[in-house]
This record gives sequence, structure tokens and C-alpha cells, in this order.
Amino acid sequence: MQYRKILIKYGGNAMINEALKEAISQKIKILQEQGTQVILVHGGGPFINKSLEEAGIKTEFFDGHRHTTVEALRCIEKTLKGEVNSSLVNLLNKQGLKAVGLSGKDGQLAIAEKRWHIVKDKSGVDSRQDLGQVGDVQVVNPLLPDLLLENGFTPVVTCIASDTAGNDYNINGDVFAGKIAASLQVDAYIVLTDVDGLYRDYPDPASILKTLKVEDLEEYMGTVIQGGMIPKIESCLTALKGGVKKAVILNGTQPEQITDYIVNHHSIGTTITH
Ligand code: X2W
Repeated sequence: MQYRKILIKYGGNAMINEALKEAISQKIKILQEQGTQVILVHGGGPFINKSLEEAGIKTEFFDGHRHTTVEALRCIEKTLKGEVNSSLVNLLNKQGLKAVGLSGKDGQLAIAEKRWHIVKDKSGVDSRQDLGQVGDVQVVNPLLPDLLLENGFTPVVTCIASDTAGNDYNINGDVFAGKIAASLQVDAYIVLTDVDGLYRDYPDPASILKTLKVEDLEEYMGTVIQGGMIPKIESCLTALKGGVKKAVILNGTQPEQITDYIVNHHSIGTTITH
């Protein structure tokens, strides 16, 4: 199968050093040469942690979402857009690609809304906890990224967006990427992380679950799927339920996995289908 258009979610935990980011950029260049359009969506958790620490701002996570004050958001946006996004654009351009750095705000690519954290008390009653400027994606307008892709540009999108009143939000990178993948109707939604896929029994390599169906994920949630894998798998579900045919978890610290999967069709990582 020739992949026409794919979305790659590149998380901060697979951006360990410049050489690795450069190697990923090289693979994206190869994909484009082979006729696959690539939209890159990225986070940058470890870079944000460092910037917040330098600024003396303490933050806390609730189920993978960082409680974000207005002050923290200013620092997060600077880091994601001014540092991480800009460096990825540079690396892709160095490969000869025409990368375009965006956030959800550009061309109203993504419209955000406030996200509340739902907590269950002992009797099972839900209550809402305020996470500050943490957002969800309400609407995606795929026109701008599609225009760029059709004209040979490589969109590089970071996970910040505004609501219709102009309030800015920090959005978990996985949540953001899954919504964009669904809206762009990509042929494959690729999640790059720092392990080889979803394991039944981590870290036994023989226990990697190679192929899964949507209904398996619902069954495995909370057992096989734990911790940082939860938002990743949830984003795969968002993409699949939104009409994407295939979601794939690959190891971004092994950049050759990208071309091995997309170009050479090797059976690696975890592939989730309907
Ligand atoms: C994330 C955005 C960055 C992100 C944060 O502040 O860390 C929220 O938690 P990775 O590297 O993809 O994890 N936002 C609301 O998701 O980065």
C-alpha cells in the first residue's frame, strides 16, 4: 500500500537530542520523496519542564494534562512555538523540505475550548476540577494544512490553540494530534514514542501487541494500557473513530522504524485498525 498522506505525532520524550531530531527529519524527507505527504504535530513536555523550572513556575499533572496558569501558558507557548517548533522547522528545511511552523491559531486550524478535569468521588459522583488554561480541540479546519501539503510544504504544528474569544489554551499533544488526524482523514496516524509499541507485559519484547482492533483497546484500557500510554491510545481512538483507517505506535528513538513501516512495510510497532 502506498500511503498518500500521514500525520506523525512527535512527542518530546522522543526528542532526546539534536542528532535524533535530525534523523527523524531525514526520514520525513525520504517519505516525501516517495510520494507520501507528511504533517508533523509535536509536543515538547521535557522542554516545557525545563523552561518552567528556569522561570520558577511549578506545575502538576492530572491524567496527563498539566495544570496551566496564565503565567505558565506564556512560558509554554514561548517554548513550544519559539523553541521546539522553530528547531523542527530548521531541521526539516536543512533536509531541503519547505517546512511551515504553525500552532492551532494559524488560519484557525484548531479552535480550542476549556477542558475540565473530571474526578469521581467515593460514591461514584463526578465533579469538575479546574485545570486553568488547559484546552481541548473543539473544531479543526483542515483547509490550511491541506493547502500546504498539496503545494509541497510540510506543516509542523504545535499544540497551542485559542477559543473564538481569543483565549489561549495549552492542549496535550496527543489529544491535539488525534483530532487533527481525524479531520485531515490521513491514511495513517503515526504516534512516535520511546518504546517499541504497546506491550502486554512490558518490557518483554515478545509481548508487543502487533495488531489490535478498536474493541481490544477499550478492553485493555487501565490494564495493559497504563500511564503515559493512556493519552496516546485515546488519541488513536479519536483518530480511528473519526474515520482514519490505521493508527500506529512506533519508537521515535529508532527513526528507521518510520521508513521501515511506511515505505518497506515491515511488521513493527503496534498497528490499530477498525
Ligand atoms: C502539554 C503540551 C506538550 C505535550 C504540556 O504542557 O506538557 C498539557 O499537558 P508531549 O511531549 O507530546 O507530551 N499540555 C495540557 O503534550 O508534549
